[in-house]
Amino acid sequence: MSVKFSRRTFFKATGAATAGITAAVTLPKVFQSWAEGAGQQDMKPIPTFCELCFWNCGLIAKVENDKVVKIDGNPLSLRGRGRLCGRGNAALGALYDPDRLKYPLINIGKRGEPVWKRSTWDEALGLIARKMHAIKEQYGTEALAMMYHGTGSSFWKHLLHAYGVSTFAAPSFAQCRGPRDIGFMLTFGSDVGSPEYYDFSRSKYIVLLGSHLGENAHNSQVQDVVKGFSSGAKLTVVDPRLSNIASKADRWLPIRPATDLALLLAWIRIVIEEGLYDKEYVAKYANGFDELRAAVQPYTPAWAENETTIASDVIVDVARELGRYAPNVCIGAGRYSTWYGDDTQRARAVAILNALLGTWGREGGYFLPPSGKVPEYPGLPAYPEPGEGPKLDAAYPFAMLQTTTSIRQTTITAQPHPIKAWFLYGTNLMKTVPDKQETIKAIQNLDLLVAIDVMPVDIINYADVVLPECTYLERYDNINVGMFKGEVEIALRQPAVQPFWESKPSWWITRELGGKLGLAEFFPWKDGEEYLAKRCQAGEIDFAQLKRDGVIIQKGSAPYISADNQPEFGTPSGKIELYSKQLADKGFDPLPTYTRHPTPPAGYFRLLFGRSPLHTFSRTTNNFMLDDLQKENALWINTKKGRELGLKNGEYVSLVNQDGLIANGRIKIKLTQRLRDDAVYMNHGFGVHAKGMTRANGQGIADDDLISKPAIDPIMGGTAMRGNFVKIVKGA
Ligand code: MGD
Ligand code: SF4
Repeated sequence: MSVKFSRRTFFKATGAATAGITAAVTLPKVFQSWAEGAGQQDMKPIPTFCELCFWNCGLIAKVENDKVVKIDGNPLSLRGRGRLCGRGNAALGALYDPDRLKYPLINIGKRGEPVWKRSTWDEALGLIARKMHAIKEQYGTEALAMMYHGTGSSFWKHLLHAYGVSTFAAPSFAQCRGPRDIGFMLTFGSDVGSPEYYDFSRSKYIVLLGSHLGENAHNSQVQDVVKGFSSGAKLTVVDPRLSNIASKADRWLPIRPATDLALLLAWIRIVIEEGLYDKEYVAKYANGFDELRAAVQPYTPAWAENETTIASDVIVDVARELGRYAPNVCIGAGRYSTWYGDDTQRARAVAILNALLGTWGREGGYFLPPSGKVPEYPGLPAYPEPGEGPKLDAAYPFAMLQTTTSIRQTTITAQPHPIKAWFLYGTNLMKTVPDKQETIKAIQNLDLLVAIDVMPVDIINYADVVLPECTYLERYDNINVGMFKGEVEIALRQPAVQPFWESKPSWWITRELGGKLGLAEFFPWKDGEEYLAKRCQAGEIDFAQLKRDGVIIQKGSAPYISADNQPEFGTPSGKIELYSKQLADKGFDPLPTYTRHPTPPAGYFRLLFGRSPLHTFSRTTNNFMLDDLQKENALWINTKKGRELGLKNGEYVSLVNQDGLIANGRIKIKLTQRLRDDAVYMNHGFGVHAKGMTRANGQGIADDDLISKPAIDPIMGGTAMRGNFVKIVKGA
């Protein structure tokens, strides 16, 4: 299942790639119609890809007089297919934000109460290098850690690996996708990818559990669902809130929060007991069916109705619909999945239901992902063997990545080893990892905190050194490889304009810091372009074409199971593991079992949160184009319930959680019938408290202010964030 590069392409590529380093970008035919459009003749199109969220859609920056004046979607991009979402269209708001970080800064005040001194790059990087050496000498490289989010992080990981560092964590694992990926890995031996391997455009029946497609604006995926609809696909959405996608569904199941596992187990039971599962598929590819059947016996539809509040006949009807349309069914795995602490087991239940219906490797279900990668830069020295490293996450045997919370805990306790330096690349920990006070406590134990960012967000105030990265429209970044149905996309980020002020790209910052650390041999490239050209050359990829088109699409392996295309499951047994021996061996339930979670005490509501279609976490809240469209978040509350409490639309309130935590700021009420009456809902990412963010500062409330004592998923260490209850306080 690997991507094939022909000999012919190789010869074409090697010649053209060298030429491509200096060649001017010529206009590909596919972009010409736009260039001929009114007023656009003089614009130079530079294809690159978006970083306003991690779908990374291809875009064309239109440049006039060395200024980006317009952004369009790149029709060649598989992630966007020529379209951009509202956020992607606001690229100019990110590029021209006057609040951007402009110069390297050194904090000569206290962490949390900074006094900034403008510095040169040489001084800032020199200071970092000296502190790194001192920490390494006293504690070893185990004392350095990095937390990251975003494309440019790869240069930082390269630098720190070259220095011997082994502690890396991304909130996108333990605060987001980790449980679903581990749940699917344990079952199918594969995660579900990003973009996910959903074949929505061919689905006959789609089920979404709490994933609000459209509001989370995953570009090509939304387009696929719409294509599915136009071919008659049915949709069931399980969500306590009538999300936008739920409003387009055939069935909306307004489930009681925290009970999705009950619904899934009941569906599994019905599918088995009514013989609706794909018997041939299960017999051939899966093991543990008998154990599963025995384990789900208690989960009757009537029992599930009691837990979920969804009528038992509706539960049965949906299960029968699943059986009728199988295997052209896709039960989505979701994305943000750190909900209630038993999240890996919930993901396992989703995976098991898909397996019973035979959806993996089938049209309209999950396609079999192709594989493809671009070789690393040739001839680099091997990384040094990292030191022993603190045994983070030892308690969570399936934490395949280290977790942010374990780095924080180890920094506080110095057990099993001190951590004395944090490198934060593109991650605003104050908004991302719950329990801010713990983060602040950990930061006080550090000898060095370096933040590499584009904006003066909340966490910047705690940094010792701030390194201003230029935005994605001003830089080369690493190559982005995406797996699509039968195709592999190789995408290039290249600068449309030179970096503003003294901001710099990460390939440059890390190369300079590498030089100061004595690691120059790990950074032999003249610049970002040469680095990319060499990698492409090593992978027989036509760099000139990549520069011109922004993407190169390679043919991948066949997406569906057939007689000559048999699936490979990367589990220990080589089969789909309905019963997980891996879990049993580590002392966990080998089959998902239901645990009842607490319900809100009297006077409180469960706090739910989700993405706004116009913002990505806190990273876009200061963008003037998006701020114009949505300045702050609102607190959704069921109209009847709100009226009982005497609340009015647009009235500002404050919020306190079950442990007495009071959210900083105030939020306005939105009375709506689109929500159950036991929960409230808000968009995540608002409630920024950073003076430098002049538009975002103090707008709305942060859900993360109200998250305390998050449950930890014992299997992979994820921090569950939906177990909190809030009380509404009038008169804010
Ligand atoms: P972002 O908020 O996207 O990611 O949380 P984070 O990892 O913090 O970006 C944070 C920083 O990236 C911002 O400071 C922004 O200015 C900076 N940035 C933007 N572009 C660039 C760039 O090009 N270069 C650099 N160096 N910096 C850049 C996301 C995380 O949060 C995730 S993935 C999820 S799914 C979770 N969601 C979530 C939630 O919904 N609710 C709560 N309460 N917590 C959550 N935590 C998780
Ligand atoms: Fe950018 Fe929107 Fe695509 Fe995300 S979905 S990469 S914000 S255009």
